[in-house]
Amino acid sequence: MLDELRSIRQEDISYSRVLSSMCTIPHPTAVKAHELFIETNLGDPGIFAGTWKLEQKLIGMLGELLHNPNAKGYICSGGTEANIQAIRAARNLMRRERKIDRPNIVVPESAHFSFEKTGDILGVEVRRAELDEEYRVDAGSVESLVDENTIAVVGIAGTTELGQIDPIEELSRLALDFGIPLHVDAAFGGLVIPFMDKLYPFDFELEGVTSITVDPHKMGMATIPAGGILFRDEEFLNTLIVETPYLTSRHQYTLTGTRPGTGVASAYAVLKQLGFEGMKHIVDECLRVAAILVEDMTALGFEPVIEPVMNVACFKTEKAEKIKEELYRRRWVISTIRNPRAIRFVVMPHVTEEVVKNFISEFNEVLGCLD
Ligand code: 0PR
Repeated sequence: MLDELRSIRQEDISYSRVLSSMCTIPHPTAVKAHELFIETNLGDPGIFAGTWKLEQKLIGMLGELLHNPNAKGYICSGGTEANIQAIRAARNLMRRERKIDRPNIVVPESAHFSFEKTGDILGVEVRRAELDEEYRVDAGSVESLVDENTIAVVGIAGTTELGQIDPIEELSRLALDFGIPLHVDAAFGGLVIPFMDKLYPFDFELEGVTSITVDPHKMGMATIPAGGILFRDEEFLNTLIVETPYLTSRHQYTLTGTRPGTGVASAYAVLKQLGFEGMKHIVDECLRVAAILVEDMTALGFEPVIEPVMNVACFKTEKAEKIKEELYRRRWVISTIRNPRAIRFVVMPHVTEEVVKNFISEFNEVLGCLD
């Protein structure tokens, strides 16, 4: 039977040929921690009291990294759940304070599709604000879409397609002026931006930011699933509370009931072992390799859509779909974006300089075939 499983796994593409993913090979420390916590269920924290304590510790560490050691939250299934819960909490809180007839949120046009799911599940209208020429959300456009039924504004720190960072400072001021919550989707960027040399204020240091999505199963090298939702204070989390009469705990604020402690353990292990310096080293290396990729692609005549801000790079080409298909046929995975038409690369820790060199040499052949 194990042979059957091994052979089925052979059908999956190895990460060494994947340049499209925001996930990566878990850090060896994460794997060990995962194994230690394999049977834990945070859905019943009285049984797994140690694991629950570890979760609080991890939330404290992530909070500290994001300029609020008192942040409250939990480790969830990923950025999608984190975004749903952030908007759910904002809606519940705003409904308490104001009479909201038909709630809406204002998100950048570049927002991840999880906000579409969020809108559908919560019955919240999703309004999409325009981007500027650098693909950052235009604060003026956001402002024009906000009205008395707006329950939250969303900014993105590390957009899925381009790795761009919205002007969160401006959004923070706007949110404070209107008295509405500002959720920052830093699912990807939350474990990149704090380690970059260039400073981009995006987190709780900005007064208007009320919640942040930050996923350890992306740049945190934790095992899947490990997403994160952090709130500025307990008030938000409390709006999510549901009574749980027959469990060891009296209530739950999570979306799922049964949930793994493996993500908590693996994320904690990586952050604890590497520390700030170790994480910075990983991010620096991803940025270094991303710069090599940009150089090689530019030498081949491609133009980046924006000067990469983090370890995501997109290059304009009308042949994007064709290139992606031909590469996939050769078991290389890249992705494409539609506006503008471009091919997209995410330089995760598994995308080493050697992977880039291998890719570029095969990409050259592909370009020859396409002409
Ligand atoms: N917010 C942002 C900014 C994201 O980039 C993503 C996912 C999410 C939220 C949702 O996170 P979860 O997928 O954890 O719920 N971004 C990538 C995407 O959808 C995720 C991904 C990961 C894609 C691995 C491909 C892949 O192989 O494009």
